[in-house]
Amino acid sequence: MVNTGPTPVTVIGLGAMGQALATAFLDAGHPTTVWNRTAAKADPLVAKGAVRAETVAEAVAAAPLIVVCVLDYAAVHALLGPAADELPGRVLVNLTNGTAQEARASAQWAAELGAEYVDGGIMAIPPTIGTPDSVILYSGSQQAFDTHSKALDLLGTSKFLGTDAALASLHDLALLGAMYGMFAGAYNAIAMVGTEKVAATEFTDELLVPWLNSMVAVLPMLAEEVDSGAEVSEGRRLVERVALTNIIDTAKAQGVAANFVNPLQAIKDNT
Ligand code: FVH
Repeated sequence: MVNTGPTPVTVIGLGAMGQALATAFLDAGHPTTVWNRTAAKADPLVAKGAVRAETVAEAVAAAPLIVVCVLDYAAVHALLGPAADELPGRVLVNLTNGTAQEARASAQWAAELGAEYVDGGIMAIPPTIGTPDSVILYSGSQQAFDTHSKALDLLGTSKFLGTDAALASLHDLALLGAMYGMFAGAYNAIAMVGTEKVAATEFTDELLVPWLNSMVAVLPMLAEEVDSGAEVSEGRRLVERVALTNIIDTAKAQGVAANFVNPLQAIKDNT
């Protein structure tokens, strides 16, 4: 008889994120096998019905869909290398954070072993896994993604970016970079007003968040200008040379570094 139930899934890596991923599969009724270097981290999942594999090779052999989410790509390869004999014919979905170059090299490595490879970038935190707020970027084997999209959709809102395995990491890191740029600016702003004993919370709630929200609304217009190749854009006009110089001078005078605006100054100097 053909088994039409939920696809068996293996999750390798049970840190904060791996635990959330495995829980989403378990909650949806997928037979779920788990493995983690520190075996005790599997205990809560085993209590919910997961099967604990004793070795990585056993974990890989247990399912057609293998999801791996560990610290970095070095760990991915150190774990899966010795289990290479079990990989042919399986789909490996690697949700570990890494560079675009590491993703491409991993796709090549998996192809040489006869496995289908999908790379992923998780734009979410563990508590939002399993909700639409969790956006997960994928790229690599379209066939593998399509075959397992129903299971992967349990983790959040899936977005397949193309067959180049590097694309998910590229987009993930670009988005994280934008976020870190915002954090850098916010920390700098809080430090500047903090020199005059203004509370960070009061400043953030009343002024910083509303200001940044109103500026986010400008981004689609800047993007249109980039796409159209406009030589002098509204974005560049918004970056005022005088204001930039004043930010740096005031920050320095108040004893705060404002290095984060240096790239903007370079843009302005070229217009
Ligand atoms: N947590 C988050 O909010 C972010 C959201 C966006 C995506 N990241 C990336 O997801 C990967 C895993 O992150 P995590 O939050 O699960 O991280 P930890 O809780 O620190 O768990 C790390 C797991 O990796 C295992 N591990 C580390 N080194 C090795 C190794 N050499 N060999 C085998 N396993 C290794 C570790 O095992 P253990 O310490 O429990 O034995 C955990 O399972 C990551 O790429 C984030 O950037 C999360």
